[in-house]
Amino acid sequence: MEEIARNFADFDHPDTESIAIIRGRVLQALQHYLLDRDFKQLMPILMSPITDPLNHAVYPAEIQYEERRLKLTASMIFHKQLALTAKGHDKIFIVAPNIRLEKAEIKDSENHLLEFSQFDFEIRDGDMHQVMALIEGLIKHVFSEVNQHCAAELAQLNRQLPHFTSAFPIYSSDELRAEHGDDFEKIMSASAQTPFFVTNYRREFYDRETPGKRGAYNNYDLIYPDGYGEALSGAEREFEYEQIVYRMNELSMDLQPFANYLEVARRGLLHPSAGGGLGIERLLKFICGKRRIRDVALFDRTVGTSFLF
Ligand code: ASN
Repeated sequence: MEEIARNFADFDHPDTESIAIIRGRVLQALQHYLLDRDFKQLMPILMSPITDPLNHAVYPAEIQYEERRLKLTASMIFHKQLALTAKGHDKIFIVAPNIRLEKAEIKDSENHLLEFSQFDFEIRDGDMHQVMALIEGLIKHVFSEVNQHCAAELAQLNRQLPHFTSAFPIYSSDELRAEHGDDFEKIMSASAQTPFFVTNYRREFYDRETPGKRGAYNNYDLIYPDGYGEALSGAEREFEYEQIVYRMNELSMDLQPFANYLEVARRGLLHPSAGGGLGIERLLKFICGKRRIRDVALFDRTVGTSFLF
């Protein structure tokens, strides 16, 4: 009963209204920026025989429909690649809910939710430098829209949005690891003044290995400054059948559930592409100057939630 009272006290807090107004403005700015650049907006898919295997272990999130076992979407990655094969779908985006049943190890994380939303986009024939430039423009646009339209809400939240005038720096994970050790993201995020990119992570099979350079990858994360941590991850994609199978085998994956996806690749139908996904709650948390992701969502979906509602 105490928890219900606390919940409704939070609902009644003036910050809750300001955050909602900023959330709407952020979503509008994200969508406008890509619609103005001829992207097509898709609706999310919530269940499928396959979903993103992710780079870390989570509990399976599956449902039964008649005789089929379907996975709940962890990310739209494969559906983005498949959607790019549709007529006129050369640049796409989706505001997509993702379910990731994280393990208790990260229950104290201030950056994870069991369900969250991604602003997820993909460009046919895109390359990493083109996509990083797009992301930088997108983030700067969102900040300028919020600054312009949400002055009263930012004042309520006691938040002065930083101004990013210079280009976002690009580092490679090897150089940062050599300098700061394995915790480089956290260390760099704490001291940075602007968002920055980190390239070349070893992770999921679908991120493209640098052609001709085994063990190097054309992928990137965007990291917020001031200790806010990861904002986005993205990459150029593997699209060639042999290379996809090589990468899946390297990670000892079971290929069977991916049979249809692999058949599309085997027929040469997948396009080269690049894209990424921006965590909407993380962006909102940074813009609102809140330290806990819990503070920008009405309904608690943090790892330690009691699922009150
Ligand atoms: N959306 C990400 C991407 O486009 C993938 C992810 O969320 N794991 O690369």
